[in-house]
Amino acid sequence: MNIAYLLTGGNLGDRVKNLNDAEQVLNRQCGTVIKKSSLYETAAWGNTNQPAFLNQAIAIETKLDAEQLIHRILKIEKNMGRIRKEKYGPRLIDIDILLFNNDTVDLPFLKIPHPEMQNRRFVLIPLAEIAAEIIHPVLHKSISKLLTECKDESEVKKCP
Ligand code: GSY
Repeated sequence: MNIAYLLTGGNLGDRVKNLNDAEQVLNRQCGTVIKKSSLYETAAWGNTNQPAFLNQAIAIETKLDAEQLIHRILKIEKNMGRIRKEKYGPRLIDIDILLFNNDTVDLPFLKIPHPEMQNRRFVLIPLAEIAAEIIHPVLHKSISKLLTECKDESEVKKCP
């Protein structure tokens, strides 16, 4: 079995419903959800002139390999209405693979660990809630250490 850490996010429509739907579909189609963080309201990264996101980190246990998983995820995003337009534009749902076991993957359409995860509080804060002690396979530091070193100052608020 493989363990994958994912980040779900979205800033359009009913954000809570979209994240809950994504979690359920991941659980049905990709593996078993074994951990999930709280929901966080997070300032949009990149293009800040758009609504705030909701983000959640999810750990799944899966028989799929990383390539199979990303193809399944792309289908889920498409079925949930995600249209890939602007790189940093608003979206109904986005599902990123952050970590996959202790593996590194470097394919044109898939980089694991997620190359920007250490630079983004909207990733590290939810992830630290469920995986503070996991060691990043390239930077060789724990998620909590990466969070203390992260220079990003954008707002991340735990939802009540
Ligand atoms: O990279 C994932 C999509 N995304 C996000 C996000 O999930 N959260 C925040 N806060 N900003 C974002 N910008 C993009 S693109």
